[in-house]
Amino acid sequence: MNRMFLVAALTALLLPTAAPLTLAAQGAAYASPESEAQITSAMSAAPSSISADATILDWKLTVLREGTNEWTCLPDQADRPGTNPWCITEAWMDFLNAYANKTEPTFTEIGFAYMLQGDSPVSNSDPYATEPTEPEDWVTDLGPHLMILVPDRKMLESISTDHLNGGPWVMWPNTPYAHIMIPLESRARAPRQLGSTTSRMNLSLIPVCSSWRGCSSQP
Ligand SMILES: [Cu+2]
Repeated sequence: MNRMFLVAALTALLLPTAAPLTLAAQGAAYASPESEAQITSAMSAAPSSISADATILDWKLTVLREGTNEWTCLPDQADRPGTNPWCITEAWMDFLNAYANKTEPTFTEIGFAYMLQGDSPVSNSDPYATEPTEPEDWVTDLGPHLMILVPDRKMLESISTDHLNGGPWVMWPNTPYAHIMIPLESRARAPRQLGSTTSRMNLSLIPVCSSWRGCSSQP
């Protein structure tokens, strides 16, 4: 998830949770080239066995294409860094509505989301952060991943909150918007490199403490 569902889209997001199909009347009968591009982008978020029959919305939640399965896909947001189309199930629509209104989600079923094109950078702790946080919190370089919502957030308590642990982790823990992130490609903490701020600091200490004995004998 990222916090892209802001402003414009969000005012339109005051939907009942089962709403996508109720917007059908707004759908264009003939897709413009722009709509076609958005549909292609949205469909790239998930395997075609899902996205081929999914309902496709734009970020104003206009239906670009009616679907026949339980999935809804939205396209990349060109005005945000990274590539962030996604395909989601109903629980995520409820999640979005709650997120937009800063209320508690009310979904009662597990929610699935595919983001096979990655996502925009995002804080792992603050759902509404607008500026990069420190590296251990700021989630960047997100490749393809899945996201899982569970109605009982207690079930998330035993799962790592470290986004660089290499496997699944919990994003936005201890908030109503906690969910499991599952990277589908290798994801790891970069090895410390000489020349990093930390390394320079350590090196600068060497002349002061030329040996651990010398250091420890200082008053
Ligand atoms: Cu997420």
